[in-house]
Amino acid sequence: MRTDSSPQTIFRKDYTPPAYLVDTVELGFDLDPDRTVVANRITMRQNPASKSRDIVLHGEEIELVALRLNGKTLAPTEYHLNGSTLTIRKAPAKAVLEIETLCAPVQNTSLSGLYVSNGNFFTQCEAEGFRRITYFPDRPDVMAKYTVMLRADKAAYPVLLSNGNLIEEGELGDGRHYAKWEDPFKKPSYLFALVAARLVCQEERYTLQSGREVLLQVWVEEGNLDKTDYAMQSLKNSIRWDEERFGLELDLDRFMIVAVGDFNMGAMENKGLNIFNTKFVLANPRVATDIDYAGIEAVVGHEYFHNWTGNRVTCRDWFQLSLKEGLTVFRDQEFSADMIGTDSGRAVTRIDQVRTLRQAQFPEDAGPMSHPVRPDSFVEINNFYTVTVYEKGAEVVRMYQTLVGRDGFRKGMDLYFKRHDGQAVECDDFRAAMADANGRDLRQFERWYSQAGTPIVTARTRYDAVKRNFDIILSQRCPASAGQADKLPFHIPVAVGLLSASGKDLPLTLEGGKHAKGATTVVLELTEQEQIFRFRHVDERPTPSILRDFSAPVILEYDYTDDELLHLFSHDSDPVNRWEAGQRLAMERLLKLTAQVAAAGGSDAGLKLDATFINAQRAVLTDDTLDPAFRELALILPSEIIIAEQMDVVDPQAIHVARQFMRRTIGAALKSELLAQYHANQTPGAYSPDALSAGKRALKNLCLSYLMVAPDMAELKLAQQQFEKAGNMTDRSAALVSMIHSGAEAGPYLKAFYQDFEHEALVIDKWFAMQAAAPTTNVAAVRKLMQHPAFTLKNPNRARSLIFNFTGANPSQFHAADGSAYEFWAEFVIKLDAINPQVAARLARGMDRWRRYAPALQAKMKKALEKVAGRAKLSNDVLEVVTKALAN
Ligand code: B3K
Ligand code: ZN
Repeated sequence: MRTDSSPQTIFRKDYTPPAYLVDTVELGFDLDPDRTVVANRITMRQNPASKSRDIVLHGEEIELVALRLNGKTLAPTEYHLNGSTLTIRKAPAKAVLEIETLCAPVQNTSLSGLYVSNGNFFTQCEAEGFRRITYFPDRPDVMAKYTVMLRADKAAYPVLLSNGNLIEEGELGDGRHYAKWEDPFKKPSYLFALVAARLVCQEERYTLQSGREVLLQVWVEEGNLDKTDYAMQSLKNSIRWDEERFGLELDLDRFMIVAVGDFNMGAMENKGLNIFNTKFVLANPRVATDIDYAGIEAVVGHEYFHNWTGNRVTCRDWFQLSLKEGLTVFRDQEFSADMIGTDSGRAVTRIDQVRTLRQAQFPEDAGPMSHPVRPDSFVEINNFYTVTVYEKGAEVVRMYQTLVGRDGFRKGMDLYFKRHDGQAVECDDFRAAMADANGRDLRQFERWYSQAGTPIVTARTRYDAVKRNFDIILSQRCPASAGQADKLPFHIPVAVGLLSASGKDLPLTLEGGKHAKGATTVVLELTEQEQIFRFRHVDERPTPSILRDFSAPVILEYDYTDDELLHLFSHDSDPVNRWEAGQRLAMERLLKLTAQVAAAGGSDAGLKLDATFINAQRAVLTDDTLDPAFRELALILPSEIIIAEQMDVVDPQAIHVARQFMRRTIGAALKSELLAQYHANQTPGAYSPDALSAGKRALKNLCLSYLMVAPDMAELKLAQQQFEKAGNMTDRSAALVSMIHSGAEAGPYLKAFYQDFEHEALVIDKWFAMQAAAPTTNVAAVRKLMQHPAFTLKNPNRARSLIFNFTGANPSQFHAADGSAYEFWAEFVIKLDAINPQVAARLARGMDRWRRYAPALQAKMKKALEKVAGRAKLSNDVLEVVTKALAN
């Protein structure tokens, strides 16, 4: 909690190297939920790169019991304790510090540092949680070797784990036991972890490509061993993939994944001891959906890949967070795509990435928390684990690969590790490795790291039938963002293809271009404010397909005609742009319909949807040559949030009415086709989460959701039967969601679902989530759900399932005209902040876009923000978010 009223802003430009480097850390834990004793012995030496001789340690929420320097106890006058900083002035060149502290893990509800979850001990140290365990120079550029001794009651905590290798274990008498762990690799403190728990594991010996054998373990609570197979399989796939794609081998003899039910985020890449939210470990067909399975594969991969990108090479300071996160997200994206293995499957993963960017990153980039991929300042670093740092950061890494090619990218990666293994470095070092390994000048590319905001690329075209030239004129601009009024041009790769009237790709000849002969997609490098690109030998006026594969995280403006979009939607060989054409067709109509609804005071009377659009939807739905997964994505209309982002003044109710009208109209017009596809895409037999089966289920369940917008008896029956007969959670939950959303009586089904899964926490999260996100659920209903005995604010997954799904995924109810949901938001930001500031700050972000709403709503949102901001006791986490939201 903040003690004074002005939280401190930390600036990237103020970086200074640490005064002391740490060689070894020996930690001793006497674990007790109420009173854990931590003994810490640090061997330090002065850093030649620093002039300071002050040892600076961080500590928070811990009690200092003893402090010795080179064997001598320091009196309180010999060090300075100021807030969370402990300074020993004018220290000797070599220093051995012995520090004893106390903490109370059971009282730690913030889930940062050492805490207790369901009676077990866990840690979470990134970004600055290690200082809640012991005094330490808790900054990522201080890398050291760790030895850890754990002591605890054996009956209560039979399993004692830490980073690296187990080197000793035994009994201590009086029911306690110990385990000693040693991590052979230097690491920053944020990668420290321990687990002391009653857990069981699935384990396996696995042979690396080099022939070396390693031990892999997935640790869970008893009763969950039937849900660890997929995580284990994903871990083995990740290990193999990193060897094959990047030549990177697991450097430890032992690699552990531990699942915990109380966790602030998805998972954590602690060296050799990854700690995971149960959501990203536990799965079997009965309890997990296809999306859960895909999430497990991606997150297991992500944390494993951090072992090289993040752990072996880490960040100099937290401003460089995207160095490890953007790169590692890119790696997990590529891993998931390669695991599907087909071009169309790869495209489906790419479309999903584009949807995430538009749904979450573009709004962030245009809102009050907007920041560059490499931020210049922060108040609370935990607020910067954002879609910008992660997902836009991954787009930036992807652009290197687009610019230098897949082989060139690999060369850049190799050079990066050659230069920086064992170091804490900056985003610029990664860029330099990519440039140097490929002989490219990537200086301008730095602006992707330093300038916030989503660039807008505008395209114009002209065709000269006599000279057979087709010109694409590209220009770029980027809106102002916090602290950055004027932007310089970005280096933007724009992948382009040209379609003939028959829908075929034309072979391209770009004037001055260096592409292969006969290429049908070329990458235009837009580096100036405006550039002309000329294609020669073009025999007919083509339809341009611009920004193929979403080659840059930009907004593309081009005046497509409906006919051109329909042409691309039927023929583009680039699946991402084929999907995109469908989204543009839908968006144009949705915006018009929304305006009509608004003008009619919220009514959908008299709205019309043209046959051309419906026929295009029908054609995609029934085109069996297309992947079911692609068809599903092509048929999902842009979300209410993405529609809102296109409007100057957002009217959430009108958007909802318009979109529902469109869904109902499509459902009615394509009823027989939807039903036919529903039946054609069943997946009988044993459940498998593979991409083809998952795609079929996704398409089938989308068909069901369309049929259920305004269901007749037969359609209701279809959903009910699917619910009752489903052999997996994907189909079961989809049927239930379709019932809840249709407004039909879903009560008995919700009850049955609850009873079946009462003891499966992750499924009960789904039960809350699907109700919270249903447009039929208002704030009063959410408050009622909070009274349910299974609801608690203390468990982040549970709090998110109900509260976040209401405030973030149910816009028409969250923006109810009376502002009651805004009051609800303020109330729970405040309540959560007292328990867990990181979770509270995420909820606080839900009001970021308040200035875009109609004045009446704006006033109520502002009032709610001011209510939170006006609280005397707020965490820095929440304070930073609401202060920035309210600032001009
Ligand atoms: N590195 C962690 C995130 C830590 C968040 C701290 N607030 C998970 C990940 O990105 O892999
Ligand atoms: Zn990560």
